[in-house]
Amino acid sequence: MTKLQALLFDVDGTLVDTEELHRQAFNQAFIEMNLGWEWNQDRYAELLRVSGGLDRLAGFVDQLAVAADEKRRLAVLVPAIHREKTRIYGELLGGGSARLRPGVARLVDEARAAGLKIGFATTSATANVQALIAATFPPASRGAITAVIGIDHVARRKPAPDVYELLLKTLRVPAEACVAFEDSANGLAATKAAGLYTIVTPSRWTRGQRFVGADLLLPSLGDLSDRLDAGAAAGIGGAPFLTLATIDALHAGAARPRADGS
Ligand code: XBP
Ligand code: MG
Repeated sequence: MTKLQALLFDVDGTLVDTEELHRQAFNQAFIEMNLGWEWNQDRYAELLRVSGGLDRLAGFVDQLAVAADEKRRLAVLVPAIHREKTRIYGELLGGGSARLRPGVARLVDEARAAGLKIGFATTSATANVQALIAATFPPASRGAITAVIGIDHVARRKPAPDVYELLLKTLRVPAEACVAFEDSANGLAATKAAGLYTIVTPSRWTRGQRFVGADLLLPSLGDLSDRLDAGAAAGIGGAPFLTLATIDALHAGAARPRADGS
């Protein structure tokens, strides 16, 4: 059985519920570029089925009911729209409203104290992650983050495993020595393709998705001040929040061959 060596976290929706800020940044960019588009929350939840803002924008343009030459003009504009959106997103993060989801800071500190490596893997740009870390992690915890892999480092977005495979290589740990945390179906597909034990904590944006293959599904990691309800806690022996000790036991149990040899 391989000892637990690293925790791997998805970023958007897992570390922080960032998608409302992303949505506001997209809409602000649409206004500034006079595009006449607006993504309301329902529409954005649908669009989130495509991971990666660039592909999300391209897919949105592709389904617009406009003349072919106008569609081509808009398609050429997509990278510039996304650059403006990313700039605005950085400004919104600086506004200080983003908060780590329950249990993230606690687990990062527990993992660090236990000598585990910690990595982040996201379909967003690495620059966005660095801005998020600066805006949400206590300075004392930032040193625990061993590696960050964003979409700019790999060829394919989630559900492809690329960001997780590069993160494993960067951390120099095997998949079987890790536990991954995700919030979306695309993210879970990516972690499973990378061979990772995966705990899913859906966000309000991904709650309606299907998480086939999740090793554990919780509404959040929970915390002293944000305890899991009895139904959710039942999945982790009744504990009010997920601790590193429980993660370690779940990971070890998953690594142990089943009685029937499966
Ligand atoms: C979430 C995404 C990203 C964000 C928007 O990534 O799919 O596309 O929605 O950020 P993850 P960008 O859950 O893998 O962290 O516009 O920079 O893509
Ligand atoms: Mg996510």
